[in-house]
Amino acid sequence: MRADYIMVGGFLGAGKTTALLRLAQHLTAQGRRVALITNDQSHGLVDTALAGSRGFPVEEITGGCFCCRFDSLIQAAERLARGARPDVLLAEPVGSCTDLRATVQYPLRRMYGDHYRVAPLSVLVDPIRALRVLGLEPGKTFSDKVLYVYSKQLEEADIIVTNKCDLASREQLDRLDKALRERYPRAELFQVSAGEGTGLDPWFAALAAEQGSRAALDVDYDLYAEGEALLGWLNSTIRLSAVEPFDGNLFLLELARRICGRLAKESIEIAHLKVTLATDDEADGPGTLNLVSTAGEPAFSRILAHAVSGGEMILNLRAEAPPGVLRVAVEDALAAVAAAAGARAEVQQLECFRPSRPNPTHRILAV
Ligand SMILES: Nc1nc2c(ncn2[C@@H]2O[C@H](COP(=O)(O)OP(=O)(O)O)[C@@H](O)[C@H]2O)c(=O)[nH]1
Ligand SMILES: [Mg+2]
Repeated sequence: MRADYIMVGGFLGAGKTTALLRLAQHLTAQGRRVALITNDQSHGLVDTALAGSRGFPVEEITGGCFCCRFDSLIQAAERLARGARPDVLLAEPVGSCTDLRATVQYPLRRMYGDHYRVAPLSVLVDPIRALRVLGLEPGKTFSDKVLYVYSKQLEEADIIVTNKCDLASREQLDRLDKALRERYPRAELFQVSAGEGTGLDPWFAALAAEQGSRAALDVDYDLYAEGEALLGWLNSTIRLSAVEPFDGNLFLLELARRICGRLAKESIEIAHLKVTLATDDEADGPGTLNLVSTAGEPAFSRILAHAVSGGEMILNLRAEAPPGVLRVAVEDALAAVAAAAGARAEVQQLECFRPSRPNPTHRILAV
């Protein structure tokens, strides 16, 4: 039996994890065994914690994207096959990664076609971000080299999914749809709200097909590497403790607001800030908060029901800024918020860096 391999890409913060968890629920309800594979440049991932907290088997590929860690991807899939024996693998690539058709999907098909049935490549977009990036609405976005990566993601998509339809007006969605159709005529388009769970079925049905065989992208790897490296990356794991229980939701909110306020002052555009707090109270949480642009508002995808006396917080921040700037913003915000809450914040792990040049294990342009 071949397992289905379904990969959902898209820029940072577009809603990949939210959508994949919806898809995982949908497939599970159909009696299929699902496992997830998350991916990041570094370890300590909010996404892995979220997938695990929903009870799905999950493997995490860290230290590089799927394309550069192709063998790790195969090994992770094999580990899952030995353990949870999934018949569907859902894979979320790094949101600043592109050329996945040539470096992941086509190698899988050519070398492991007996093991995996590869679904069409979906790329998710956040409509508010996309309207700006495509020049349809004013507003701050990223520099041109970062947008090169964004446009390549769309160009290689078999399916472009406009997510978060609940956040845009009908008129905005129509305008975006028209522009996407004109610029990416080969892609199949869907409009969904993974957050609200609406409009998903037609897209999920399209994933039952096998991926077509059009030629892979022409990618300028110098430009791609420069674009990716303009984004700073910070992953941290922090142990929180307090004698007097504190409001964990307020803690997360204030932390995000302070980090964002600091970066806004320096005109730095946030791609994605995500924070999750798993408290020592196992019946509660994890509390999870996200922010997907500097001008945006932090939003909870899960709130904590009880006051917190201890727990583990994972923070992932990606923004167009030097990593050292991100580090200072996070450390200062953390110190201030912990002091206000009367909590002790002990940084157990913190990594900040720029992604290194993508160096795919395989690059197969046609199957
Ligand atoms: N309003 C709204 N928010 C969403 C939707 N889908 C995802 N989000 C939110 O967007 C943020 C980023 O989502 P996430 O799935 O982590 O994005 P990823 O970086 O692409 O994996 C989170 O706050 C999600 O709750 C949606 O359909 N509507
Ligand atoms: Mg994600």
